[in-house]
Amino acid sequence: MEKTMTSKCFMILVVFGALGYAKAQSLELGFYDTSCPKAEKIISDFVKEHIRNAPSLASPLLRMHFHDCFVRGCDASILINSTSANNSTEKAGNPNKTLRGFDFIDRVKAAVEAECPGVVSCAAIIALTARDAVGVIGGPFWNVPTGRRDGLISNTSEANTQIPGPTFNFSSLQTSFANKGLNVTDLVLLSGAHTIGVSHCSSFSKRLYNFTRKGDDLLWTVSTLQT
Ligand code: HEM
Ligand SMILES: *[C@@H]1O[C@H](CO)[C@@H](O)[C@H](O)[C@H]1NC(C)=O
Ligand SMILES: *[C@@H]1O[C@H](CO)[C@@H](O)[C@H](O)[C@H]1NC(C)=O
Ligand SMILES: *[C@@H]1O[C@H](CO)[C@@H](O)[C@H](O)[C@H]1NC(C)=O
Ligand SMILES: *[C@@H]1O[C@H](CO)[C@@H](O)[C@H](O)[C@H]1NC(C)=O
Ligand SMILES: *[C@@H]1O[C@H](CO)[C@@H](O)[C@H](O)[C@H]1NC(C)=O
Ligand SMILES: *[C@@H]1O[C@H](CO)[C@@H](O)[C@H](O)[C@H]1NC(C)=O
Ligand SMILES: *[C@@H]1O[C@H](CO)[C@@H](O)[C@H](O)[C@H]1NC(C)=O
Ligand SMILES: CC(=O)N[C@H]1CO[C@H](CO)[C@@H](O)[C@@H]1O
Repeated sequence: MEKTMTSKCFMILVVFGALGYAKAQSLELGFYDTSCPKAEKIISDFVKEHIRNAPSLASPLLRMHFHDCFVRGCDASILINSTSANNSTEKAGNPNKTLRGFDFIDRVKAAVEAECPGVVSCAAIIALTARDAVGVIGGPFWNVPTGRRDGLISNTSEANTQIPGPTFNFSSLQTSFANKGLNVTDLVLLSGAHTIGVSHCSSFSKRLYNFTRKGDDLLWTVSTLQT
């Protein structure tokens, strides 16, 4: 069963592009301006053309960006396929089970490759595609510094242990974000991403029906900060 998620602080996603855990010092706006000047336009045109017809893909693409960034930085290691029973990558981790949009990322990448083979990283493709897809469905725009190289390491147990789960209480969420250099403001504002998209009831029914109001629920904290 699915239920549409609602929340009110979606605007603040603008901060997403500037997060510290992306090792921002080596990144810059328009990194591909000379090596592949049309890259960002190709991506945004492709996303606009297709997401208009498939708006429900915007939320999984945004979530993919988050899950990519939370394990070894925004390095596209979420895309790497497992190769054997002894090799399980991030994609095979528990939190990935409801991720969608991998084919779409491959198609955006192909469109960029046709213009400039081997120049633009998959890391940039995921970040720009998520940003542009959110824009198509009426969300905010934020700047995405590029230049991040693709990661070569992808480990399912890192995804399972580092991506916060739906049962986490507020202090565990704070710790999880602090481990990535993100503070409680970042946690609350980025949670506004759940303005869009779907969730399975099993992920949040406990919070709805056993709402403690003791300050250990994320929903409680968000609503307190909003009022
Ligand atoms: C604060 C910790 C977070 C937790 C515990 C969490 C957990 C979840 C869960 C359980 C779902 C539903 C998955 C399903 O049942 O299919 C979900 C969906 C989603 N999450 Fe989060 N999330 C967190 C943070 C974030 C952040 C930081 C972003 C992006 C900035 C994000 C973006 C999304 C989006 C867009 C969806 C909807 C996906 C879809 O429609 O397929 N989440 N999240
Ligand atoms: C992963 O496997 C899928 C399905 O075979 C394929 O379409 C995709 O291109 C692969 N991704 C990578 C990064 O190799
Ligand atoms: C996979 O790992 C197991 C135990 O860790 C080992 O016995 C097995 O030989 C490995 N298989 C391959 C193909 O590496
Ligand atoms: C699995 O193999 C891929 C491709 O060689 C590699 O990128 C990844 O880091 C490996 N992950 C694990 C957990 O062995
Ligand atoms: C994957 O990460 C875990 C820690 O989460 C580590 O114990 C394991 O050795 C890593 N696997 C590989 C192949 O690096
Ligand atoms: C939050 O969860 C952690 C881990 O399960 C637990 O150790 C901690 O006591 C919990 N904190 C609160 C305030 O419930
Ligand atoms: C979190 O960090 C941002 C800067 O990255 C800062 O503006 C904000 O005040 C901090 N919030 C808290 C609660 O420390
Ligand atoms: C709420 O808590 C009660 C008592 O702990 C438990 O029996 C019930 O299953 C919980 N409900 C949900 C939806 O988790
Ligand atoms: C898209 C993708 O790779 N999904 C995988 C997520 O992990 C589960 C189980 O670990 C796999 O069955 C899915 O194929």
